[in-house]
Amino acid sequence: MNVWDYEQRFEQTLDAGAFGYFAGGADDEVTLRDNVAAFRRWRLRPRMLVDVSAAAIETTVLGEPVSMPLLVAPTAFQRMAHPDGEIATARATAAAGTVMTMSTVATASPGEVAEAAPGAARWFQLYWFKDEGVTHALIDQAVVSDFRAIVLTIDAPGAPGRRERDLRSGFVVEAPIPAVEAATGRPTGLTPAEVFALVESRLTWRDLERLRGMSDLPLLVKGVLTREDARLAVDGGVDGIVVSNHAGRQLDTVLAGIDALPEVVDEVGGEVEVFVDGGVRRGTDVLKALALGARAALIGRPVLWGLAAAGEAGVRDVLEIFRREIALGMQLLGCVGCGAVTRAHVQSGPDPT
Ligand code: FNR
Ligand code: LAC
Repeated sequence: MNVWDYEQRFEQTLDAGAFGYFAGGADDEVTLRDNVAAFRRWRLRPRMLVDVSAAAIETTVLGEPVSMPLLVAPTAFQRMAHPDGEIATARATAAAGTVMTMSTVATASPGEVAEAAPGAARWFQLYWFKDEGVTHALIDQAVVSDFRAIVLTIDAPGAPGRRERDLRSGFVVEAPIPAVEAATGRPTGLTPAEVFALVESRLTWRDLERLRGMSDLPLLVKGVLTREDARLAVDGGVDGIVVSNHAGRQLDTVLAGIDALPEVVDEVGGEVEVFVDGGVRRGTDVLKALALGARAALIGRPVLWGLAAAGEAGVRDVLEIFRREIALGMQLLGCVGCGAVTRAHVQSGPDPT
């Protein structure tokens, strides 16, 4: 019926280690929970007696047409959730007519993902590895495999947040990770912390220029939570920003993505497309993101829940659930399309707890 049904099946499907990795957050998981709770604090302001007979939810992201203002966020090690992993996600996302962002630490190569769904719009999420040769090779593979943008994740400088579920379970990745093999010679058997240790921690905003020189693809940065960094990103020439706290898995007790969105939109909303992720679980959450200035939202865990439950069919169903909910919400909000959803369609409400 809804994505929460898939979450319930998720815990039954995976072993404790994998479940803890996919479900967990950092420290006390304050931000993990607040990502979802924050959406409930925002309330929609519907307008009535609008002709919504032709209401639509299609839009574009970086000029790319998509069926709905919802994209798939990059999540790692998907073969630990289902044997078909990123291949299933790529096929389902293509069938849904939206964008999949593939993780650098996927358990499939960019070429394999591209082959799974030829011609589909895909973004490549880059972890800038300490090994510059691997970083260049990853970007080259994305370009050759017709990825449409590079999404540089900037909230994981060399270390994951302290994920106590993984520390308790001793979780180790058991599926092969091509990028990790290229960097270490070890295809698998690493802990998330060992994978993160491969990521450069010396990057500064000045490195954006170098990155923009490595390909002609549009560039987004993922992990911005402040107006100050949004300004630095735009001044550094990015084409888009993903407001994100990495699903509460990096620095705990930061703002929920939806709560950080307004200040970023105030700062750079008119200059680049702004996206948001973290805690998106309902079509109404996507409408709130649009109302607060996002071009589209991204989902991480709901895709993993569908993947673990039923592979490609599960991911397709999760995306269809969101499509249905966004379409109904658009209609009941009194909006004819994504462009009609404005700041006046949302207000901060009482804390429901
Ligand atoms: C992630 N995320 C992530 N982000 C990224 O840039 N590269 C990555 O490899 C991963 N891997 C990853 C694994 C798992 C298990 C999770 C839950 C998240 C963060 C992801 O892109 C996105 O920001 C969040 O998942 C969005 O929040 P929700 O939808 O999961 O609440
Ligand atoms: C994580 C990394 C891989 O959140 O992004 O686990």
